[in-house]
Amino acid sequence: MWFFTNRTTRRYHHNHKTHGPHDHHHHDQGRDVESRKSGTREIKVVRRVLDANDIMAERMRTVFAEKKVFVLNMMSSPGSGKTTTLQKTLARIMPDLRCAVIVGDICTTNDADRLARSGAPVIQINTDAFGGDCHLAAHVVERAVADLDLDAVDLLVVENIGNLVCPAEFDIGEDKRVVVLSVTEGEDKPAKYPLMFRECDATLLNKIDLLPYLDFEMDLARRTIAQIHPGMPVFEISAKTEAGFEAWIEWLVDQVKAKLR
Ligand SMILES: Nc1nc2c(ncn2[C@@H]2O[C@H](COP(=O)(O)OP(=O)(O)OP(=O)(O)O)[C@@H](O)[C@H]2O)c(=O)[nH]1
Ligand SMILES: [Mg+2]
Repeated sequence: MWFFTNRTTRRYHHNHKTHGPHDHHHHDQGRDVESRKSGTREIKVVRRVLDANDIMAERMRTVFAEKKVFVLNMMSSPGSGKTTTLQKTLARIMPDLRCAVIVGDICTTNDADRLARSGAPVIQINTDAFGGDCHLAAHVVERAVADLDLDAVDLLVVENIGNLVCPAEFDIGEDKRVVVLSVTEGEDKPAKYPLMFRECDATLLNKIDLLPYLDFEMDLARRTIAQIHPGMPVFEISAKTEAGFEAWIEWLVDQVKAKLR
């Protein structure tokens, strides 16, 4: 098990601290666009940060293709059950599939400690030391991957930082992306955070063991997801009880094997 802390890195994404009161910041067509008011003139500063990330992500994708490593990017808001789902998933697919995990958090090695019990090599990335970035970027993943023996890995899972917005914007060279949405978050979240659901290849609707205690409208959630991303598979699961895991595991293993063939 390896841990990386105190990483220093360039910041590619928003810098909440340096924006002045008149600054406006948004993402536009893959670019980070920052507009500053200067009297009546508006000076547009376009930082092609996402373009730079895309170049690195493509480089990673080439490496993963050469090494025949399938990469899964797992995203969700904090606490929806990424780590728990991954723990239970690894227990079912290892050692048939040789797995490794990169896990991103702002602070702590809690998730790495939990995931290391699977026996898979786990690399923890903490972003706190360089501003608490809310997503993993390609260059951060690239550096973590350098300490993995990719020849001994079939499936590399990247548990992204808990955030339903920013991670969806950053390609990290992955093959597939999944979003975990727990039913405790509410059925309106796909409508409120559509980019994540548009960008992902599958949705895991987690914590269905709690449905009897909630007013979660499953039909509405499914309809909204289908409008945002027609045809995307949606798996209803409970990482606690492992209900619904067969279909999810079958989908995942099919994806991995298609690349390893
Ligand atoms: N009842 C129930 N609880 C769950 C389920 N999955 C996860 N939990 C609980 O939800 C909490 C958060 O789970 P994690 O797996 O740590 O979630 P996470 O998405 O990895 O969280 P971050 O990495 O902090 O974003 C824990 O207390 C889990 O035990 C589930 O299917 N049912
Ligand atoms: Mg986690």
